[in-house]
Amino acid sequence: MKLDAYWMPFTANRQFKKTPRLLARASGMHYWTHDGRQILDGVAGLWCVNAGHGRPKIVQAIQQQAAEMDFAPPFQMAHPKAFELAEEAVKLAPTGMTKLFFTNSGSESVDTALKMALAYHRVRGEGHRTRLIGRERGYHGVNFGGISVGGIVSNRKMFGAMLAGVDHIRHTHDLSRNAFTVGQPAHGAELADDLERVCALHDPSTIAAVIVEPIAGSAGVFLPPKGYLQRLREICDKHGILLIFDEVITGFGRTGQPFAAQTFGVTPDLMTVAKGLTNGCVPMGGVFVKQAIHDTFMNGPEHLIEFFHGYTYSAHPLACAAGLGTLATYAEEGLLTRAATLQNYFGEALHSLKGLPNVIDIRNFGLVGGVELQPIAGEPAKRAFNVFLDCFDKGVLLRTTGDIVALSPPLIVERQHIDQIVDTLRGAIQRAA
Ligand code: PXG
Ligand code: PLP
Repeated sequence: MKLDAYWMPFTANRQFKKTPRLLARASGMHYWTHDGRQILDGVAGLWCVNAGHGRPKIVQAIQQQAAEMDFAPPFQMAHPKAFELAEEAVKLAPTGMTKLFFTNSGSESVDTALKMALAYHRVRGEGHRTRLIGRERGYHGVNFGGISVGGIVSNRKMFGAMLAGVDHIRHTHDLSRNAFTVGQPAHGAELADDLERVCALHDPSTIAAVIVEPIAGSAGVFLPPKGYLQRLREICDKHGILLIFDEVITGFGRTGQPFAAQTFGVTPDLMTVAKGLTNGCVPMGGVFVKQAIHDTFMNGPEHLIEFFHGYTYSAHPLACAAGLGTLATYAEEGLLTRAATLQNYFGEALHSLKGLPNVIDIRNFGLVGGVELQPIAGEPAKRAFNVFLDCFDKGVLLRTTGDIVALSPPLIVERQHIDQIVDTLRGAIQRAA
């Protein structure tokens, strides 16, 4: 096979093409490589295959839809499954988040939510609220809006000035106080007050929205300190600022409830999702919106478009079919709360890695885990990448970012799979010493 033409995303292309890692088949908790090796999926593909691979309801729904109707234009037209999926999805959402706008990815969801926030204030006559606030070490996809509010330096530094009028609050990662905490860290609620600093600097009347991940996934599994999200909500309310939760990773059961907003008891104004919405089977994302925000747009002459935004593939029929099959599978198997019943076992297994060479922190919540390693001096990210390669060689797929190993198994994971993941990781960390 020729590997030349494909420029791979977020990949060390030259290294990869020398020793390719090709997946050919998937079922349940496993992948099989092109040369037939079985690989246990420790990251739900890329945090998305929450119901596991090859689920019959989803496969059938996609097959039937492809035969019945391939595409329907989403602007001034629609098809029934778009409405059905939105109705089913808002039943799972936090109370009051009754509307769903469809996109095709998490990155598009983020840009959609940011645009909604700006337009909402403008429609209300507060067009002076133009600033968007993100957080250091946040990940909100790779489109210009998302990298502007995002806080990962390597995802930003090559791309010029990005959006104007963006600022960032401090991140919450604090090894000195919170290392090896089981579940939510005890220290750091006061870091939410950094939003007051930003408000004081710009004046709150210039700020449209704050966007954070309830649990940061991609940048390295950072958990919200106890009380932190509540405090952010209070400050936003005090100043009339919209709070956006980016639940692209935490949505659809990762934290033990359908959404992290419910797990942590804090309801945002807008909530971005993707990944688990269709179990990763067809690209799709969405933005959940509070009723009152949606209703603010619904004025003016009825024949006019209320929100000038949308994608050719918004509510694509194949994606809607996959979404309906996915939500049915989650419901039948109780998957959206399964992480809550497994989190103690998963957490204990992970924390058994404490004391291994170079392990400087272990973090867990629901079915998300992070193991942070001491970088090799002068070669950041190399130790974790070696661990990743070693685990893949031994039959377990994990994910690394910098020197942090991230775990997020499909929600159908069984205890023996958790044992296999952790034992494989243990061996790899020892060999990487
Ligand atoms: N927001 C959050 C919180 C995400 O985790 C996105 C937005 C963007 O979604 P799309 O569908 O545009 O990729 C994400 C995506 C990793 C990794 O290595 C995580 C993501 C994407 C790629 C890699 O953990 N999350
Ligand atoms: N570029 C051009 C020239 C287009 O015509 C369109 C959509 O019609 C787009 C970009 C946006 O594509 P999408 O709607 O798939 O995001």
